Amino acid sequence: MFAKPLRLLLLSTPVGPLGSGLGGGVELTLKNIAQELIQRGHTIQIVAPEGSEIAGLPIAPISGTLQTTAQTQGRNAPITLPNQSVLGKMWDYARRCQQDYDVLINFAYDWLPFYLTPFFTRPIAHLVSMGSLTDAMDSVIEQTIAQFPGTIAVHSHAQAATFSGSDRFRCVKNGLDLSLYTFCPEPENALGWVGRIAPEKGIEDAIGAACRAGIPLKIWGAMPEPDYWQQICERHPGEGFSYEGFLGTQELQAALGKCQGLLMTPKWVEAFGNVAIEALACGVPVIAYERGGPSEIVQPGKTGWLVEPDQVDELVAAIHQLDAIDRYTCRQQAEAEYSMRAMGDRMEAWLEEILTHFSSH
Ligand code: HBI
Repeated sequence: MFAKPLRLLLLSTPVGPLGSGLGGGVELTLKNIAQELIQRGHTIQIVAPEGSEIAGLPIAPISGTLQTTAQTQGRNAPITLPNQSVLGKMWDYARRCQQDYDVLINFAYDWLPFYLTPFFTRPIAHLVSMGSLTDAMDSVIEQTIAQFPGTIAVHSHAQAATFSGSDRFRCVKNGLDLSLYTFCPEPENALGWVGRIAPEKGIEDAIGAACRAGIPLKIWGAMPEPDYWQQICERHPGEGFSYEGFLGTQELQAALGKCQGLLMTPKWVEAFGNVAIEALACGVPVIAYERGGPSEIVQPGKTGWLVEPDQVDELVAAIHQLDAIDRYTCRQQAEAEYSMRAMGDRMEAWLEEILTHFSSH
């Protein structure tokens, strides 16, 4: 695959330190990619906001003001960098040490890394973590893929389709360390829902469906807005759902594995849906709206069910069909498509394409 091992600089999201949960799915994605590439003999250096810590991986901590999260901006939000921006400092660090690396991998969903790409002498691989959110990001992504073909990857075709020129993005899906997930053959009487408790995740549809199906719903995830949760409790008094906290992988997979099924009710185009492959890894079938990344993961009738988006009654019908799914088939799909090896192969193929293209011009 490569003449010699690669020296890779991984630049994290500037919205929070790695390990804080503020970076959402990107934290797990960056950790898994870093661990797998090290496993394959490459050398990695991570650049992230100070206070970051993941699995003992080498991190260059950068001080400065965190970036505002992109999903809270409007479509025509201006491009902003706060004073003493940690994002600016991360990329100044990258500029100064780029000669020590073969490829830089950007995990930030922010304008600056894309804008700076032509100013760097080393190739930059951009792993875009969300679908289209703002016009400014769309423009700079469009500009980058036109000037540097092959350097942008996404997690799903649905996510790519939210941008123009989507056929030019590489789809790397995602992957997990499956050794951390235990297959659970016999579920308890409960359904699961996992995710940040926020409007774009559509939790109320899951609550309504579980209640109508007469099965308790267990909810895990970060709760950034307690009053949003309060509103939900007030709107669904006495319905069988419970908040089970924001757990680390070890505890989450042990609890999630006991569920009869995972409900995924995204209201936005979920770029991938890490929780879907976490559930499959434990043998838990996934019932998801046919929207975004999860619709490219679930194999209807084999590892779960896909339903018409926002149709709660179809969720209920699918819940009654859960016993048609063989739980071990779910684990097998995770092993076939979403293991560290599978993800590592996709990442190495992407890096190979970039280096081949870069050196030839
Ligand atoms: N917002 N500005 C900004 N930059 C990011 O890197 C970013 C974000 N919002 C969410 C986010 N990253 C990740 O949590 C998701 O991509 C998973």
